[in-house]
Amino acid sequence: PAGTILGYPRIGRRRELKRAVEAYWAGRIDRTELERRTAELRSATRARLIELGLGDDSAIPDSFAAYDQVLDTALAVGAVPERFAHVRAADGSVDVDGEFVLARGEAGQPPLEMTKWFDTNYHYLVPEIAPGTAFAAHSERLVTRFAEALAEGSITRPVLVGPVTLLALAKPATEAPVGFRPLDALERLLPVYAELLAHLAEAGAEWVQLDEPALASESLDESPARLREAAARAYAVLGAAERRPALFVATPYGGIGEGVAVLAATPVEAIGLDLVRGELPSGLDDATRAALAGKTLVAGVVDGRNIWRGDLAAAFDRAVALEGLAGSLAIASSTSLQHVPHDLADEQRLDPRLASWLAFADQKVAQVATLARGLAHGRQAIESELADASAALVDRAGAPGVRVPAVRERLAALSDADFARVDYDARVEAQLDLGLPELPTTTIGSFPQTGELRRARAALASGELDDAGYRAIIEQEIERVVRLQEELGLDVLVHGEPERNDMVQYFAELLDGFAVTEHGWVQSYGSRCTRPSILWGDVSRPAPMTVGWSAYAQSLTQRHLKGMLTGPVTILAWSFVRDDQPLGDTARQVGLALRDEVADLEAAGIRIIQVDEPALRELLPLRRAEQPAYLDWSVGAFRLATAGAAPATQVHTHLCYSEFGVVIDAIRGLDADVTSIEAARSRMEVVEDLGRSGFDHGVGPGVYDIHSPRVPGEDEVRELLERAVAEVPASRLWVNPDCGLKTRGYDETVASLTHLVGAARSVRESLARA
Ligand code: THG
Ligand code: ZN
Repeated sequence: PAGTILGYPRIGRRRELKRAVEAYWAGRIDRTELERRTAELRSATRARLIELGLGDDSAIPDSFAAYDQVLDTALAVGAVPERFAHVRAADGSVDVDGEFVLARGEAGQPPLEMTKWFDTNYHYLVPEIAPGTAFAAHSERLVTRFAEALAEGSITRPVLVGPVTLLALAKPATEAPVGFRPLDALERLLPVYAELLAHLAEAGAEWVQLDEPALASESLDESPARLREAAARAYAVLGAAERRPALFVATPYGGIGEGVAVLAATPVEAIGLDLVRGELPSGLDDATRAALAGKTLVAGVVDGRNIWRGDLAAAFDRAVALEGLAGSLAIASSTSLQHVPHDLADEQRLDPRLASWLAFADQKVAQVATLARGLAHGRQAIESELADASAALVDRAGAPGVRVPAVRERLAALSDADFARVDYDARVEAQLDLGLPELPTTTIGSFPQTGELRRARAALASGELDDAGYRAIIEQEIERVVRLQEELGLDVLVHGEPERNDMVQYFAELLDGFAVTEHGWVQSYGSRCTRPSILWGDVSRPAPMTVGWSAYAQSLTQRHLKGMLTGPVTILAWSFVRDDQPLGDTARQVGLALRDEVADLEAAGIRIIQVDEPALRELLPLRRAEQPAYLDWSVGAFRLATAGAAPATQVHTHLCYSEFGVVIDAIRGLDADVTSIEAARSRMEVVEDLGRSGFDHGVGPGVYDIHSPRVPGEDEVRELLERAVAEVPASRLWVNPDCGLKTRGYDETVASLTHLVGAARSVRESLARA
């Protein structure tokens, strides 16, 4: 194909997939209706892609998955963990009901673990592999979908996660012996992929796409060298398969360096490169050049991960630079478009000038089609499209709000002192008058979001409720949450964040430099989506954002009320950010806006302020060489946000994960007075890790897992606390749940927090006796 995309959003322009699967889970529709709706969605996608110019045979990827593409590939090769053996049919296949059981768990059986897909905001389900995993080809669903498209006249290109990436992302199943690595199973897996390829060839597929992003990552358990070796073997074997479609191996999310030579040496017909994140291949040896002459290079020059219209002429030049290197050249998106919303045309409320700088999935497909036309017919054939895109870029560079002198001058005037507080010991001293008990109890910030709150927000948006009415509802809720915490006996209270839809969107709506969309939903995992804001200009804070709610909450109680902010790195990580300046510059602008908020909270009498950075780990580059610079600016932006706080103000942060590894020094670098982290699932192991790293500030290891509705017993919490006390001096230890309570119900929350407070008291008493 001359132009293609690596994948298209699955969720649907109006989140039809979300609606369908959630209705199915709730029993509101039956399976036939679910299948009908998903087939309709796939059909609409194909029609749209043809309309946008991807008409050629095999240019339309079938990248559908009802829940997750990694899970679908795992099921297609029979990689079902033993603990889910009962969901398999007699022939070993797993239907959509079984798939949902693996994805969502069932009574007594937790779901597959979920984790981030490379450095994106998509989360996949982690396959579990053991030496005994009964790999077998289950091609029914792939073949049915291919036939469904064929019946409508489209020869689609089925997309699978490639064998190397599937294993590299998997974890050893519980029954696997110590030391077993999923990639050890490659030899057994390859014949199964070969069989899938044969079935697809028999069904009429001309091309199959195998995604191997693992080749672009240096952050996996397997080394890049071992991954390349595995790829060499895998594609030698699959390439030699007797009956198969042409193979397109795509390597999104970064450059693959020597991986180009490795893939070139195999019989695959097409190699896809991410030329947005990665580099043009260089220094290729003669053998590689000779091999490429018989293949198609697929130039991923249209950015699949951001929403900018971008520099189309430069993208074209990048593709053209590859001309002559391979037998033929095609254009593609750099990654699947699953990371961007469907269609800019759905956004009627965006400022038209801003909209003219943007491209969502459908616009990116059109860009691919344009560039492909340029390759086929010469640059002059697409001159006007290139010129329009360049003009939009020029317009953007000079538009008001993109570069705001006051913001830039303030940043330029910063000195090292703006990034540093006085020594931790001096701060501990200055904070003694907070009068906190040993093992202070608190929560991470959010309380359950009730249906009433969501309805109130919807009513405010539709105009049914006015500002005063909305305010009254939120204040009532804050008062209820404050009283509840007093009754529970928590030491440091929160206002519960009833006014926030999403912890990033809330701030984006109040900061200058951001825009929000109406329909810009992007799949986060399964049926869950987020609507990332667009950070398009210089960021500043026109007015306080949280002070009113926090001060109101503080006015209701004698106890300390913790102010709650989202940190600069997380605001960037969960938004679409501008691509015209280094991320670090953007992060510092957000940091400065938050610094003003911190100052205003202090002025309003708030003594404890939490700045959450749950996404600090998420933005970590896949390439080792890029990691130190990232850690430097991310830590710097957080410090800029917090270092203006007086020594007597206690700064907290919260991080949402329990594997610190490479970021452990960064966490120390944040220099927060107290850091709360997820710890319950690892039974406090993380506290030990932190201690070993030399971390010597306050720490609040979560004492119960909020990701499940299970209520922990007081004894259980007490036992975890005792483990923590053994690792960290009690004077530095805080007691809190693992994460915010937004997604939990009130009954569980009250019961769990009662046990948390009880356990803290009882451990305090035994410490006092000792
Ligand atoms: N906010 C934003 N990005 C995020 C998270 C977040 N990325 C990472 C992580 N958290 C992803 N987790 C979730 C969890 C729940 C939901 C989405 C992402 C979710 N979404 C609602 C849904 O799809 O029904 C929509 C919420 C809404 O109506 O606003 O439940 O917390 N920005
Ligand atoms: Zn969290």
